[in-house]
Amino acid sequence: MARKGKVLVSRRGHSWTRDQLVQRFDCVIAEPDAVMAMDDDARASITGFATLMSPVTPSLIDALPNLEIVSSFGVGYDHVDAAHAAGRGVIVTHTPHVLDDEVADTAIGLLLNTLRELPRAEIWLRMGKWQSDGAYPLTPLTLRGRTVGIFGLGRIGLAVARRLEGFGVAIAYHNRSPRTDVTYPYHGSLAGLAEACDTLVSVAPGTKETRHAIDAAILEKLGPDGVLINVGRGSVVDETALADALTAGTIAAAGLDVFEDEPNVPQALLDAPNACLLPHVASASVGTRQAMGQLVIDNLAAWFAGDTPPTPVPETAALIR
Ligand code: A2R
Repeated sequence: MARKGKVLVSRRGHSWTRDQLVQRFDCVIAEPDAVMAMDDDARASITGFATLMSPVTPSLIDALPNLEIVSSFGVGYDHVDAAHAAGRGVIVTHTPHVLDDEVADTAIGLLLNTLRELPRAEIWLRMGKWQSDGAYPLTPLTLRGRTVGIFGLGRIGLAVARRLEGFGVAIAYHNRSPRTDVTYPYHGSLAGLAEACDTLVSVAPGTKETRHAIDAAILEKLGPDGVLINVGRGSVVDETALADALTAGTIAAAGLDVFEDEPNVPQALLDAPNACLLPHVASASVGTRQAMGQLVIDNLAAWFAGDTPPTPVPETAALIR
């Protein structure tokens, strides 16, 4: 028989999702600090946790003795300690698939903006410089003739690659394992991919393994015409090395939607005229964010109805009843 759990909902994050959760479940709205301060009975009553952006640490998981499921908003779940949850028998779910096209669209937009300086050209127009100074300067960079390497050819990476095919550029990729369903050249190392391309698009997840994987040595391999685009996770890029590379001309430009310590963007990147910077908006349309929120709700609803949650993370998929 269907039963309802008491669901902890993070106070911060997507408000539409929080409103829907409150209508559907018996909810406690609180941030992790407040949860730790709750009495034992209150913590023991919580069986589900909808995190809309708040971190889910081992100590938080352990403070909730009857927690069964963490339903996380977003495809990346580096803010959730999924391995610890799995060890405690707690399911973790995330929201893959529904944002692939939106993020891939944004990645292409960011790539073109970075190469062709479109945001700066618009500022030129708005400041009246078209009238006072004439045409916007020709851009040294173009997408024409480029080889784009994709770091992380997963769901989103593949959507980026399919779009790039339409632009007539060469495409290659690096994953830990080659895919069997694509013919793009595979590189067994990120260094090998960087050597073979001049444009690196990172759509890799933020993990211990990928932390600062894009460092000074990788950037140098991209070369002076090199361009880095990051729509995956900020932690994948060594931002100090990137700022140095942009300033020194080791690479030509970078387009970033994600940062290591959001919303704090290093001053050196803010100061770099060859950096095109976005405030983590790749999936941020009303429709796509609602689809992500609906999946947060669907995972909880399925679990509490005794059904299989649609999108568990790999670390906890084996726990599904
Ligand atoms: O390594 P593989 O064969 O599991 O391929 C995955 C690749 N990947 C890595 N590649 C190289 N070194 C690593 N240490 C490494 N770890 C993972 O990244 C896979 O091709 C790709 C991730 O794809 P999906 O799991 O399908 O994730 P999705 O939905 O494309 O999202 C990617 C990321 C999220 O984790 C968020 O951080 C961001 O985009 O929204």
